[in-house]
Amino acid sequence: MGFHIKDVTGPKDIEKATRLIFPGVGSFWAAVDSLKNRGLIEALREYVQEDRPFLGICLGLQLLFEYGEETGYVEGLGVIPGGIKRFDESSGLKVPHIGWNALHLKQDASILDGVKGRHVYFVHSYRAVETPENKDWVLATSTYGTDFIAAVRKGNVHGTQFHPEKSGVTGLNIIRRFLGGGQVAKQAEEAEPGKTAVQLAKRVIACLDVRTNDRGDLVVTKGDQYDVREHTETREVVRNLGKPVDLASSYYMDGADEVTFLNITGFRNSPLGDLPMLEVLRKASEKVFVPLTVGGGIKDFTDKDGRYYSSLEVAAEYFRSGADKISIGSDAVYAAEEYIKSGQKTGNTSLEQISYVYGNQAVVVSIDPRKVFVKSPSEVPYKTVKVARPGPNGEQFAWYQCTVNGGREGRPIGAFELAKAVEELGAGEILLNCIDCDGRGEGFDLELVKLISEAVKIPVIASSGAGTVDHFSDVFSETPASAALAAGIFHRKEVPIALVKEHMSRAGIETRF
Ligand code: 1PR
Repeated sequence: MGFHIKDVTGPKDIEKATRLIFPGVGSFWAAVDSLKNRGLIEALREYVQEDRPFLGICLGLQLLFEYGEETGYVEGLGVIPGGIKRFDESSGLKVPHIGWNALHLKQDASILDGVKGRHVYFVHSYRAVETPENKDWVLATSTYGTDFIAAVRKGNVHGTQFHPEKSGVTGLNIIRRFLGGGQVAKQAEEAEPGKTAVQLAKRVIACLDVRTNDRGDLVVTKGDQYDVREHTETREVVRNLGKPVDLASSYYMDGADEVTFLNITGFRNSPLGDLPMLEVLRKASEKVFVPLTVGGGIKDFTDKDGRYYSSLEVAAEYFRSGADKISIGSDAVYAAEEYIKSGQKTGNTSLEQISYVYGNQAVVVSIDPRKVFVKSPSEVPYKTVKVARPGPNGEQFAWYQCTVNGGREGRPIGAFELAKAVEELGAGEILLNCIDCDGRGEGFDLELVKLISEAVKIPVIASSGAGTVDHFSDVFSETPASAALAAGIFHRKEVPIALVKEHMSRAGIETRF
């Protein structure tokens, strides 16, 4: 955006700052701990109390309050009266609150000018609510289950619970207004009629399966039931659908609500040895201002020189390179199997550790299930569904067997059992693929999506099989899925994202434009 940024390394940097942006990701306690260790608490409190220009984002807003209850009572900066508490999921609300929601503005003339009627991106499980004591701080609220504080302001001190840096042009304009320089980017003054934000939108996610091709270049590929090679009579080559950063930016421009990168050979090469993938993330996050998720290879590993890396280090590297969420596949299956067998949480699995430090909203579990038909539910110890289309031998039921290593190995656990277990272990969202439907363009497996999204309290992303705009409206009207992810339909340029959204909107499904 053309501004000069300096990272704060000590209290002196805060004293000298002309404007301070405090972006926060992770757990309340981890942030407070880190601020304390770096001796920043007092400098921050003084800076804010002197009414100097401040913008706290997400956790950066939450820390202004008196306390947080994320892992027991932890004291915050105490600038704003009140505390940060968990959303109440007892009425079936999916927590974390992830996605694009509408704002209700409470003050005029602020950094939120121009936001009216538009969606902004939230990702959090904890929030503050308006009380008589903090009312004069409230700049905007939003509704998820109940009303909560979406933005605060007093004088020069601002905070947003949502992520302006991930809210597309709308969000970048908020940052520009706060920084007080330059033109705000061109955007219609008011949201167009019929395209006004009312509530949490259903998300449309573009997915890029990334791997090295036979020449060693990192390319976007796409499988058909997970087979990414073109088979000709003479040879087999990895399908090459384009460059990851170029495609990600064009999907952002087309209106994708999120972009997901799956490093599909990550189970072989650790991401830390896979620097091109980190570079892809860094480059993509310079151009794509919606959330980025990255998956593949998140696990503990020892490199060929005998150096051990924890999964937390692998994830940290992904986050530092620009990921907002990381997605765990194979390693989560092993963790769930162990958990179901022992009934004990060890706290040592990659899923638990990353979720503990970065918060569960930053951890997605990607499931790669394959449908297995059975004559009767009593044949298997896994949850089955009654299928609308019987199996090859007239079977009326099916279970969904989880796989690891990109679908290569079936495991003794069903998608239902896995989803419940990883939710307990700290997953914040489920990316629900389906090997049978992948790349077919015949629609999502609605029976699978319904089974899983009704089983868990965390958001579920339906994936695999989108081929027409109707498939998106079907999955949202027939299941409680929070998002729909697609790859081939967008890569093959069959249907642009904008058209999917127009269609969803006409079908009465809240959509971000
Ligand atoms: O096991 O932690 O290393 O993670 C590996 C990740 O890579 C997992 O998320 C796994 O789903 C993914 N993956 C591994 N192999 C493949 C493959 O295709 N050979 N891709 C693969 C998974 C499925 C979706 C796809 C949708 C939509 N691809 O991501 O994009 O099915 O496709 P469609 O709209 O074209 O039908 P780990």
